[in-house]
Amino acid sequence: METNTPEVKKTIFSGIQPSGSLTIGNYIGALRNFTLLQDDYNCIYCVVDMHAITVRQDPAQLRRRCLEVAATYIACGLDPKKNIIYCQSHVSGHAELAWILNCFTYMGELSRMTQYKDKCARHADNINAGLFDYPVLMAADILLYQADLVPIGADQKQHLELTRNIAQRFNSIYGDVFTVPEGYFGKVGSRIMSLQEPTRKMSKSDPDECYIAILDPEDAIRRKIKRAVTDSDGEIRYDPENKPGVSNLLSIIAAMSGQEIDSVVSDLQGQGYGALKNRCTEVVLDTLLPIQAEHARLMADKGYLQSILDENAQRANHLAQKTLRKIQKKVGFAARG
Ligand code: ATP
Ligand code: LTN
Repeated sequence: METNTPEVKKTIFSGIQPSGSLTIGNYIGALRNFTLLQDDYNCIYCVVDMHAITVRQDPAQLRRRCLEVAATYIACGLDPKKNIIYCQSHVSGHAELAWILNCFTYMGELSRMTQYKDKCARHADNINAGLFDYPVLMAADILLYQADLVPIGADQKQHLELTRNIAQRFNSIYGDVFTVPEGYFGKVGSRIMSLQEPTRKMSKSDPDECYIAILDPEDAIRRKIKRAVTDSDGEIRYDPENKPGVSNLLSIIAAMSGQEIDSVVSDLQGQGYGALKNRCTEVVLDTLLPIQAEHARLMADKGYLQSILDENAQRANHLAQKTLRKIQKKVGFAARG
């Protein structure tokens, strides 16, 4: 990892939707990397509630989840004094820049997005324009802060590529105004799979047995790992194509323990899937239980959480306005007196 001197620290932006309970997929693919990067970059971590309403949400639940996700960020180790942690809807620049970027994005590009196609299939009764336009809002999130690096899971690669294309297209017309961002993907675990259907990505909006939530109680974690789908050949080997269930459990162990996959496999050599699942349970509990305790402590002090979000939204807004003014001028919006 590149280290920066304080004066030239690069900027990181990433976000997670408050569309359900965060899973260990969100943790391993995104959140854990947020914490690893916080010392070397200026980091902006957003709770992307505007993205979440592309799928129908219960208002009271969404409101609670925004606080819950912010508390999860902090409980996982993000220092709210060092990092800008805030809610997307509190900074109007996201929507304003998204509108401008809409005019530099083609319908054809958006129609090719696999997440859009997936979500259309899953929410056939509510294929709204926001769902289609979602990647442009994501591009606005990132470009608004001139982010250099974006830590995300593998499923977001296509959206980041689109963001880069939009930035380059804009720059080719107006000069170098946007920083063209790079993705940051962890060495292991950038695609954690469903426990019940290990050929599909683990998702917080899937049925409960498919994922482990960061806040799941201990007995639920034990039960879900015990019931995780494996295969019938009995050999512990990392082979995602032919042994997706076993390989997924190995990735979870490696990502959460910091061990290499090879060394996890050799530790378990000659043992059965029972031992694999026990090791996985142990590592997941070791990681999640302290996070859960800290989360409970933070949720008991909503005043503190609210003050963090308010303060940080102001800091984010200040940065956002700087970019927005520049872009508005570039496209030719009337000057303000
Ligand atoms: P939803 O089910 O509501 O679409 P999600 O669980 O896919 O949500 P997001 O909020 O869309 O989660 O993703 C937040 C971050 O977590 C993104 O960087 C995404 O790439 C990452 N992520 C999500 N699921 C996984 C996974 N299974 N493995 C690795 N990273 C993941
Ligand atoms: N689209 C992302 C969430 C997201 C995001 C972002 C991630 C919205 N805006 C900006 C990184 C940077 C997803 O995980 N579905």
